Formats: sequence, C-alpha cells, structure tokens
Amino acid sequence: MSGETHQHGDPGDPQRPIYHITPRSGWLNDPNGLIQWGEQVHLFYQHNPHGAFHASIHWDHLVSDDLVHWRRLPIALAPTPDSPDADGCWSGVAVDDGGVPTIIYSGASAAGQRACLATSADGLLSWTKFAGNPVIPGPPPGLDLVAYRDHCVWREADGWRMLMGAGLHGGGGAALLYRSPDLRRWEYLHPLYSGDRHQTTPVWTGSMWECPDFFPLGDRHVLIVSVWDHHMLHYTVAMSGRYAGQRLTPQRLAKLDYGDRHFYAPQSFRDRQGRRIVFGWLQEGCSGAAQLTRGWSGALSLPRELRLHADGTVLTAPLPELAALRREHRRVAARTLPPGRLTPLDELRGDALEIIAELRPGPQGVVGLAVRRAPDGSEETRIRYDPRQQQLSLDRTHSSLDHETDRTTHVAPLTLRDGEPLRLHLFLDRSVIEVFANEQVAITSRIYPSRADSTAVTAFAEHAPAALLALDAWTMRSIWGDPRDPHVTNQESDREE
Ligand code: DQQ
Repeated sequence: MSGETHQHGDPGDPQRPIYHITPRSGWLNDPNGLIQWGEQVHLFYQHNPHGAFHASIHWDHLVSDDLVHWRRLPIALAPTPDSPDADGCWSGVAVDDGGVPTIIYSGASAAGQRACLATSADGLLSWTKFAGNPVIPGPPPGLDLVAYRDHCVWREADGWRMLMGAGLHGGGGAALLYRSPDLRRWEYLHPLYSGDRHQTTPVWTGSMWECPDFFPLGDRHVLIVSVWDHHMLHYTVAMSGRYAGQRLTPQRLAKLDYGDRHFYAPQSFRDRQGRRIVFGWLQEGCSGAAQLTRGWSGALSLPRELRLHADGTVLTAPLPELAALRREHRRVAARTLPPGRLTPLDELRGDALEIIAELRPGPQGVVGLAVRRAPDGSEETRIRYDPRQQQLSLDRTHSSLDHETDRTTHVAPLTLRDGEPLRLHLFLDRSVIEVFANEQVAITSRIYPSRADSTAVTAFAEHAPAALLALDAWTMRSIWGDPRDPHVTNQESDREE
C-alpha cells in the first residue's frame, strides 16, 4: 500500500483517525504557528518525516478554508546542519509583522534551545531563516534554569512581547517575558508569572512549563502552560486572572483537559470571527514499537473554542462548524436503563462517530455509555458519571486486549445542578476519543481496540434505574480536502461509503 493511500483513514489501519489531523507518515507532536491569514487558517506541527519517533523535528504545514477540512502543503521548516537549529526546529508561533508572515521558533542544537526567526515572501509557502539566528543568544544571565524553550508572541502599543517557557531551579515553571521593537532584538524583563513545584493545590504545576500561550479572554487574561517535570509530560494547566504592570496575577487555575498527557502542548489563535481557538497534541498511548511498526504517531485534537466560565475556569468547546463532517444520522429512542446491566443501542455502531446524549442518573446511582464495545464485552471504553463523587470518568481498563497500551482511567470533576441531566458530546475517531460534558469539562484520550468488531455502543446504569433522555449520533466524513474543491489532490473522498 503506498504512503498516499495509507495517509487518510485507510481502512487497513484501524487506528488511523479519519477526521483528526495525523501526519502523512512519521511523527507528529505539538501544533505550531497557528494563524488566520486572509481567508485561510494555517497550521503547522512538530514533525519527523523520517519515522514515527521524536527526532530531526521539522514543521509540517496544513491549510484550511473552514477549520474543518485541511489540505497538506510542503514542509515549512527543516533543520539546517551546523546552524542553531541543526538538531530540530522545535515549537513556536507565527505572527503578522506588518504584512510579513514571521515564525519564531526554538532552534535546537548542541547549545540548547534558542529563539530563531524565519519569514515568508510567498504567502507562507516557503520560509527563509533569518541570517542573525538565534535572535536571543541564550537564557537570561543570572537565572538558574531547568529548561528553556517555546514561544508566545504578541504586539502591545509600544512593541512586541514574547514569553518563553522555562523552569527555575528550586522554584517551578516560569513564563519569561521579553520585549522587542522588531522581533529581532529582544530584552528580557522578568517572569510574567512563575509557579512553585512544591505546591500541589489547586493543581500541581511541575518544575518546567512548556509551550506558554497567553491572551485576553473575556474580561481576563489567560496563561496556558504544559506541565513538564523530570522529562515527563503531564498535562495542560490554564490560569485566568489580571494582567497589569507586565505581570499576571492568576485567580483561577485548572487543568484544561482531564485526559492529561493525551491533550498536551496546545496552541491557540484568534480567528477572523474573533474566537480564541485551540488545538492540542493527542499523544499516543500505545508502545513506541507499535508506533514504529504502524509508521505514524500522533494526532491533533479537533479545533475547540476557549471560553471563560463565570468562576474564571477556562473551558473548551468543539467548534459548531464541525457539524459539516456529519454523514448519516441516527436517533435512539428515549428509554429507562435498568441498573446492573447494559442496554445495547443496536442502531449504533462504528469507530468514527459523533454522539450527543442526555442521561439522567437515578437517585444515588451512576449512569454512562460504553463505546467501542466487542460483542462479548472483552473490549469496551466506559464514560461514567457518578453524582455522589461528582466525577466523570473515562475508563480505559478494558479499552484494548493489547496490554502494551495505556489503560489508566481519567477522572474529571463535574457537578450537576439539581435536575440537570448529564449532557455528553463524544467524538470517536478510531484511536482518538474526545469527551465533552455539560459545557464544563473535557477528557481527551487514546484507545486501541484490537478487535474489528469492537464497534458497539451501549448505555448503562448502576445502583438505581437511570434514563436515557435523548441520543443523536452521526457517522463521520474525512477532513482531508473539501470534495467540492477541484484542486484538492489528496482528499480521502469518503472512499469507505
Ligand atoms: N515539544 C517541542 C518542544 C516543546 C515540547 C519539541 C512539548 O519545543 O517543549 O518537539 O511537547
């Protein structure tokens, strides 16, 4: 099978998502350089074209007219031997510098990771690295850092600002603030905000922050960081608060997604409607050897709008325009769910589905859905709400018969008001599952059912009868190209219909 047919939802690769971005082949990690440019949105990602492992990082490039369908463009950045990015073009952003598309990224070399710059003169297609790279020679003198990389760049009235991710020895994660008149000469100011790795409430923020992302949202400012500690990628934390005197005073801190390392290194941008839209890297949960054999690794989340809850918590919601991916609709009739057994929803079956359901737990009871279930129950993934614990969980204990896969359970806090039903919005896409509940919490993860018949959907109740109030589901189309566009050459074209 050629790479071209293998790349987009090939039925021969049951783990390859069809409506989430994955690499053509090889490795994908962080989303980078997200930018609205005219009518289009450009998205880049950390990419190793040579294999499904993290090495020789390039920037791969995609473009979209609608944030739903994507077309691949040539690789944008590749490491240059004997240069500041000889070992890789690590994460960064794209900005509009008076009409010139400009990328600021972390060049990796024996000297560490340092800020580098590249510009495009042909509408973001090809990129020229700045001869004066690196634009910052290294970490600020006098700071004892655990690590230092990644960028967030924005413009203020008196010039550019940049954050770099870092960790302070003996302290915690830090977002280091710089300023510049021209994106090429940078002056270090101080940390915009830094954490304390010894503090565990309301959420532990580790020893180093990767991929800082800072922007206004509603009446506050938000800082999103990816928590890193001792070479482990943990989860994403969003802080909202007041930005004054070039410093952030957070008032609220919480995980952005409770799938932890499976929603990591997110980056956001402002689209032409003024929405703040974020993509995250959905890290794999299968073995490195399995990724090498499969030939690809990593997916990006669906685009989500960031919103602020009244209490300052930063929430994510899938974009409404994703409805364009819906194909066949099924409606499941409302029914009572007797406790202690599964209620099969025979109308529903599939490994690429969107499901919107309303469920009501019984008094002192639990309610949920099991998806990707095998006929004999040997594989299934459960989404379970326990009102007593006020917890929503994504239970992967039996997601796969392959015991090399990560089968830990994710748990998110979720409190429903009196009489408020559990409203689940699920996106199943082969090895990807994204769960949104009651416009409050998200749990995103990776699952690897090994059986071709692990496609059933069932509902269940525990301890007391519960109710399935409503359920709508759709089979889904591929994101690869808009079939109406005659110029699309790499569309998947719903071949499996
Ligand atoms: N991935 C990039 C780094 C970043 C990390 C390297 C986060 O720039 O800190 O591929 O996943």
